[in-house]
Amino acid sequence: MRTPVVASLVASSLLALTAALLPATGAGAEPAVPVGSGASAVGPTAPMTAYPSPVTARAPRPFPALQVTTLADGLDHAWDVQELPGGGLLVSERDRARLSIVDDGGTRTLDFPSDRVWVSGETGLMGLAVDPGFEDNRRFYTCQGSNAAGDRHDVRVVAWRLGQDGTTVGGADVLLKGIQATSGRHGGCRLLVTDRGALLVGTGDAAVGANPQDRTSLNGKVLRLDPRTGRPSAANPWAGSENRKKRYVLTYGHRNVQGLAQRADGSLWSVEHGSYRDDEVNLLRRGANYGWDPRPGYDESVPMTDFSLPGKQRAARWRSGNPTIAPSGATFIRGAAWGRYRGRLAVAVLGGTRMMFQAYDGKGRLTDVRVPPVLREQGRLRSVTQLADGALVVTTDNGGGADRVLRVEPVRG
Ligand SMILES: [Ca+2]
Repeated sequence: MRTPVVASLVASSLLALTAALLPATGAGAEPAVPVGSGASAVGPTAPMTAYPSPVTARAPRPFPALQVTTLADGLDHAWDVQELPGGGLLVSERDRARLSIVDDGGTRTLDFPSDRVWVSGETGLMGLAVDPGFEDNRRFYTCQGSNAAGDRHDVRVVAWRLGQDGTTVGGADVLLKGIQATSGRHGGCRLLVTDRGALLVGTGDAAVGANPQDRTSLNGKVLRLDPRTGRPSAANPWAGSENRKKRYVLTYGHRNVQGLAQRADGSLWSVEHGSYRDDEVNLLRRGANYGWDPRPGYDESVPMTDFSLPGKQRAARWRSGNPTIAPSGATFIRGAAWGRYRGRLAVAVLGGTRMMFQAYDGKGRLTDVRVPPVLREQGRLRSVTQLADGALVVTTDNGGGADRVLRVEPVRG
């Protein structure tokens, strides 16, 4: 059941603006003037001071109003949401370690081995990815805390198969294990299937100082592998290394990767949590170092990108400064219906309780950040995914069993 919960503030202000434009342009006497096409269309009596942005002379397209609808509620720390081809949304809950499918019939919890998920602090059932061949092979992937041998724990990537009944889950094929877990702090873990069918895994440093710069550790990295076999991608920078773990590494020097996204040009981007300062959005380059090195011990006073390290470090494309806001899942917006949001990086934000829409130019330089008011009213946002129909689905992460899956879509003008 879909329950409209919020009428966009933007919608009401655009309606008011349209009303203000009509007398000035002589309604019906001239070609229609789209809102946002230029301030020159507004007559001298129009109260422009009441409507500062987004109308400017240089704006080629407006930001459409956004409508937010609740698709599911009663969830707890809803971590990720992914669309299943053929219908339904696959949703993970971190601490309950539950997997559910949300569709028009409601929310259905799958028969999934939750008791095998190790849950502690920031670690539990986290990132999800759906195989591009799902309609035939029914395969999907989780990144999750796991009970390893004895009383040890790790984080691992597991392949599953959804039964034809849409309720049972089989498989449990471990693709990658040995991502270090300590207390559960900085457990990552984000998954993304690229347009070439590789599986990216964004990991946390497990709050162990040596991990981010150690290319033989799976932590504080973006890893790349073949989701059908679990083998490292042949194109990885150290694919020929004698060290098994190093063969998986695509980029290193990360603190706690919480978001991964691929732009229409094929470029890969990460989102990560800063220390007391400088959350980052990074443009990923094969083999690059993103500069987190909190040694000796786990010294969080060091910069998020330490340019004094040996070799070359890559600067972030966006950083929060001080304080941090805890950005998490992200996706690049596709589709003309999104108007001026199109092509921007939507970033779900936890602590800062908002969705940022960041604009980057063709060289990956930040040019603008837009935060719609209606997406500042939903609490902590964990993940954002775009559906085939163009809408976004978003998970909230407030805890207390009141988390939701939201649908966000532009309102047709
Ligand atoms: Ca960095």
